[in-house]
Amino acid sequence: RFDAVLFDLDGVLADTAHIHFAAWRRLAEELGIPLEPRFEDRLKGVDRMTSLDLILAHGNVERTVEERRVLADRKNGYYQAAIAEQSPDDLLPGARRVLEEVRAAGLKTALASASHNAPPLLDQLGIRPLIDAIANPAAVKAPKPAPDLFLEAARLVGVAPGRCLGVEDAVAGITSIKEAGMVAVGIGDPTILTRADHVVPAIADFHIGDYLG
Ligand code: G16
Ligand code: MG
Repeated sequence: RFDAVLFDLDGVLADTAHIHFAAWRRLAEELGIPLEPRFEDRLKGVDRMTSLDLILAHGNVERTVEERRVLADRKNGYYQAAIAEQSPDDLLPGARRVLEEVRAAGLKTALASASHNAPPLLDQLGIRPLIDAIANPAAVKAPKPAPDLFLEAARLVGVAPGRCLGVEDAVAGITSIKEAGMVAVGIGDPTILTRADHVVPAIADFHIGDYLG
């Protein structure tokens, strides 16, 4: 009953959250805002401008729209320098195997990541040839938890939402998949990812055969 699997990136295929966070922490330090390690979770799956706003609010720092744009660009420069050092060793265990199995089973693969840096990162990780389409977050109206990004990924591979499986590690991402009318596989804790149809602890525990009749 499935013709495509749509993957989130951060927390599903690669652990980029700590790279995003290191870049945010460097920027925050320059602004005199200390960021505790637990802040990392608050930024997962959150788009770049919203992440910056959360950090500025946390430090009670006010900046104009133009200043915020410059700060977001600076963080992105730090992030891009860091992902240029990524290699296939940085894939989460099992990620490559999962993509290969999904394609071997005759299904399409697509990426539904909030990150504008996904294409170069997929190149660094060596999995770009295993992904049929990448939804461009700049091309959709609303970020996760709205369904737009997953619907765009489905559209790009030409598969109806009802025949798509979405894979996500964040609550907002699971909501996005369900709002899109797709079946959601959560990566993580079932007591947190309560709206997911299935939950596995890690991508290494995902086997496409479990979802094909
Ligand atoms: C990812 C990360 C977020 C990041 C966002 C945008 O989401 O989890 O921390 O802020 O992408 O990234 P960029 O600044 O590179 O455009 P996802 O959807 O892959 O989990
Ligand atoms: Mg994620």
